[in-house]
Amino acid sequence: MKNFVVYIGLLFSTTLFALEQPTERIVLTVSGLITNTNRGDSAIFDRKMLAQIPQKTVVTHTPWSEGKHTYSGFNPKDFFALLGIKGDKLSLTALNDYTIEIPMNDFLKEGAIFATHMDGIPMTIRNKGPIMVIYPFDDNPKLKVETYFGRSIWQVTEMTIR
Ligand SMILES: Nc1nc2c(c(=O)[nH]1)N[C@H]1C(S)=C(S)[C@@H](COP(=O)(O)O)O[C@H]1N2
Ligand SMILES: [Mo]
Repeated sequence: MKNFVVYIGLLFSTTLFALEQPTERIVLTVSGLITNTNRGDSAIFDRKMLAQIPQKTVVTHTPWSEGKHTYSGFNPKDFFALLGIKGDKLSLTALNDYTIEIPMNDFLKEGAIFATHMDGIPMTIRNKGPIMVIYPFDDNPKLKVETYFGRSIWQVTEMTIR
């Protein structure tokens, strides 16, 4: 019976959520405790693949832009399901080697998103893209503290699930 359960789990992770191969520039590499991979032990993504994941929007001011903006990008919940994550910590690394570890529960509870677009326009590296963590600061003033500013990492290129 135990073997049967393991087999079903394997079936679901490999057939239901099969990861395709990127055809464009790789913008994100995920490694660590994930069950779905498409390059060795990692999962790699181009912009097109990220756009196919269900999207989520946050409208807010941030300390990094003037005025209120609409940020949209792949929904963390759907993304973590797609990866088949087996950890509870999210370690993110940026182009400048800035790195931050975020408890997964808190990330989801506070409604953070992986923004790829600002006001409908793809975020380029010079505009803090291709991926930036955005918290809904306007909805929840308690987020306006150093902890969450520090977790608002931009130019994200790598994720490790621990
Ligand atoms: N890519 C990247 N994101 C980053 C940082 C960084 O150095 N690189 N610093 C973080 C920290 S510690 C804080 S407090 C805020 C600081 O933003 P500021 O440099 O505009 O004050 O951004 C966060 N996001
Ligand atoms: Mo900071």
